[in-house]
Amino acid sequence: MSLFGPFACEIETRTGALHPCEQVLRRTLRDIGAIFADQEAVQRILSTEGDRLVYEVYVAEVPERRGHLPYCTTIIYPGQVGDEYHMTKGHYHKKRDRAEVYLGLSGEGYLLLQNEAGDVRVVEMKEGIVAYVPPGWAHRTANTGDVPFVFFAVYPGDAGHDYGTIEAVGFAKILVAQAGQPVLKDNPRWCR
Ligand code: M6P
Ligand code: ZN
Repeated sequence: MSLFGPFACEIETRTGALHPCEQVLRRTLRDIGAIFADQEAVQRILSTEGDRLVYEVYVAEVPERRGHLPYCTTIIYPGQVGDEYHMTKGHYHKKRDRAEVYLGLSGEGYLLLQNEAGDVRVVEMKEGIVAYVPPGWAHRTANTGDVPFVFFAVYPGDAGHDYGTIEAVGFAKILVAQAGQPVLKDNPRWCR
């Protein structure tokens, strides 16, 4: 169903469930294992514990076209792969001059941003924090807490998702747990 007139949705802020929604994307470790720095840890988890759900995205029924403002909720489940926190794949917008806004709803995490010059920024997020993703910055989020990290995102309808650039070069920094605290470290697998 597509709703082209005014409409409202409900968000369950603890779970991130969005009603009604167009689709729910589920990303498991088997799907996205390649994003993590510690590939031995990925294989060890898959062979001993099996696959696990890393994050879900509830996508609202808004057209992905110019003039509209698609939005979604993302739920990153708590956990680590080696020392690295559970995180999203991360992407640039296909149209690089398109921005995005994130609003933290529950749990805690970090927004990691990187531009094509290789500059990296981090924004700490929790309930009530609004983070701005400027045009030209790739963005990825990680859950650094013990409960699901839930946030709302809204972006221009013609922004598009470019995953290929991040898949090819990765992020320059990774977010890892050291003595239980999040620390930003150089990514040993960064290709630049
Ligand atoms: C946010 C938005 C979405 C994105 C989602 C998961 O909610 O930026 O557009 O799909 O995070 O991130 P990714 O697509 O990089 O896995
Ligand atoms: Zn985006």
